[in-house]
Amino acid sequence: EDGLSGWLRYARIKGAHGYHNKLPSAIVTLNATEGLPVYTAGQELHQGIEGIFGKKLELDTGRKKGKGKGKGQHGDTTATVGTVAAYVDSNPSAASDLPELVDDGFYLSVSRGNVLILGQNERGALYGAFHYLSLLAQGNASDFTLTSNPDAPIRWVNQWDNMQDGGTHGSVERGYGGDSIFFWDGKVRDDLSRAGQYARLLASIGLNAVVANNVNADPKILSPENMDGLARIAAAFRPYGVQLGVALNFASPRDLGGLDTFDPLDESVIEWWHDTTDELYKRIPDLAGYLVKANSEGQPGPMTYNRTLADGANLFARALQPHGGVVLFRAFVYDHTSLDEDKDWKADRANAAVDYFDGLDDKFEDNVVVQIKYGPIDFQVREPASPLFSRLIKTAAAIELQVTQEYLGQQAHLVYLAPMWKEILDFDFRVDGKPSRTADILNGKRFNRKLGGYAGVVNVGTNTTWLGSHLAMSNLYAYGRLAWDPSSTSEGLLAEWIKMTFSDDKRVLDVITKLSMESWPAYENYSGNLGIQTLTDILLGHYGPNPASQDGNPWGQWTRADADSIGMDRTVWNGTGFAGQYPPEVAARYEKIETTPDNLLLWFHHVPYTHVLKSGKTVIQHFYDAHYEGSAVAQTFPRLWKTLRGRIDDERFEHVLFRLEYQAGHSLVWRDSVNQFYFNKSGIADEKGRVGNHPYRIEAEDMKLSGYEPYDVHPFEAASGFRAIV
Ligand code: BDP
Repeated sequence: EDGLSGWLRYARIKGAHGYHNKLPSAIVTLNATEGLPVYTAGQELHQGIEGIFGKKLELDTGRKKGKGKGKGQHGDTTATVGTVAAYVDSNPSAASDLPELVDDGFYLSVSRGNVLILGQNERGALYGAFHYLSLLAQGNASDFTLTSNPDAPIRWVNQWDNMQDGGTHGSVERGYGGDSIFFWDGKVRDDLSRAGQYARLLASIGLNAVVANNVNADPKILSPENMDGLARIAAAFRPYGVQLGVALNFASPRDLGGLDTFDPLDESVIEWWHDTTDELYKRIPDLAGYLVKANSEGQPGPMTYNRTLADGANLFARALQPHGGVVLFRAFVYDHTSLDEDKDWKADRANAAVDYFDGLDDKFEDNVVVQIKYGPIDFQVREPASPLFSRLIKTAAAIELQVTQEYLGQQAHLVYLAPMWKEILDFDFRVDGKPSRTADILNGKRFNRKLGGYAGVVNVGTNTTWLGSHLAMSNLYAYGRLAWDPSSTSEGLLAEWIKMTFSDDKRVLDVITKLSMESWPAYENYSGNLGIQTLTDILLGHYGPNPASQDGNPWGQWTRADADSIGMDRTVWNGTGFAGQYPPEVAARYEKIETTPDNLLLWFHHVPYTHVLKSGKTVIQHFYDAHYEGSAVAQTFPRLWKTLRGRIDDERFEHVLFRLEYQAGHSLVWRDSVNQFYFNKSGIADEKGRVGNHPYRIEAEDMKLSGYEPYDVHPFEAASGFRAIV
């Protein structure tokens, strides 16, 4: 059990034989073409039912037409899978009984072993097959009918895979699961079998497109040779109905095409993008579209030529229109070099997205989707929902979530993210005083838009665990399932994933559920609470604790901590004005300390350490207590996990245990670093006498050392006594 098949293990369930009479005895695929999703659906059903129950079904892929509702010519029961169109073709009278399906939707009916799986398109049929198999894998073979439509059409994955040669062969930016499964040495890999396996996992949770190359895009991705390579990736995805998207470098016409400009309004540039897009579609007729990061973190963009972001996005949108593609244009636009809080204390990176998109709402082509990170800064442990969701009324929007846990422990810490994502998706912006949940803005319902949805930064790698940790895969599973149905519950998704990935053993279910559901609150408590964000090292790794690095640099978030007070004043009356970017009801709530929830207090307000929270504690005591509480929870993780020994295969048991033990230890480093740092700043002692006081510790530097030397640690708070050995 090395994790490679993720939740699609099709492992034999308990009492498998007892289910045999509830299962079909044959599978019929309607109008199946090898290499396309309906054909794949037949193969999956065959493989799945054999794996889960040990029953080998007859598989009939040659059938052109369906027969009767779920009944085949095979005597007894049949699983029929195909598109609605193929089914109705042979059963015209059945048309009126079938429910309304939108693109990618499916209808599933199970009745005493007769199974009918119909997709609105081929992809939908495959989704229906995977859904049926997921129920079977969880031991549910009962009769039911279900109509399932995706909540939103855009359900993409962004990989941040580099393709450069030189020192970064196949590296993945912010990837913690090994090298790129797509690129090596500046080219697309010859062996793309992992790309196919990845697409299979993604299709099983309803995800329909992958941008394989990094948003910090290399213009070489569009060289003829690499376009051929991209076509091979698209071919590896196609059996699973996953489409390929491509991330673009805005300066490609100059840097690859040899033009002397990349001005989006220049005729030669427009022509270059049209020709290049046509070239791509010649090779990949079902290309999903483009992803563009422009004028951000050093990337080129339209503003280089004093053009607007809409001019930039429309350039690609128009080139894509004849082919039906869409452009995901990122709202993560900010100019880090111009933010210098020493010179301008009102500078606030949180304001950037709304400021840059101001006045552009009616300027975008219809096939532009603005892709917005869930919070206004950058994938932090706690952020308010980005106000830009409430500011684009005519323009379609997608939310960018991050499965790869860049600031959230990087797969070395277990942090189950569905509860955090759901808080953002359920957030009500109260646009025009009416209910305006993020999820309803994304699916287009609130503002009457056709496009919109979800983009997840996933960053899997060649490691057989995909993400570097078995338990981190629950985040990928939850991401896909929430993009399909944001009303799914965090616990419900977890239970499905645990049963398929590990087992339906009650103890396994209880323990992994407990660990996972406690993990985000614990991480928030030991890494950075009250809205102060994740106090990681901000410049480099985004990993371990380094609260000092959060202040005084233009890249960073700002804690604005001094000897007496802490927090970022983002009010309109006295701060950076960010609170005023929300619709009035929400803005008024965040403007005042009394109505701002404690967990966002320091995001919106600058207060003395002695400020008393709604809980009755002071800010500083809350810091101390929370860091102790969070790390105490992490201490329980390995102990709990150990109770599963023998209930999970040894390979995964040991792999997870190693990480949980590491997390328990690292949570102490977090606890002590952050507490020590604010104790030093504020000079206010911990009421419980814990901070800075570790009488039970034996310091390594005090021991007799052989082959080791003591040294001063930087940042000082990362080691007790400020010293360590090397
Ligand atoms: C930051 C990452 C950086 C990405 C950037 C982005 O540190 O690697 O390139 O976001 O989303 O969080 O463009």
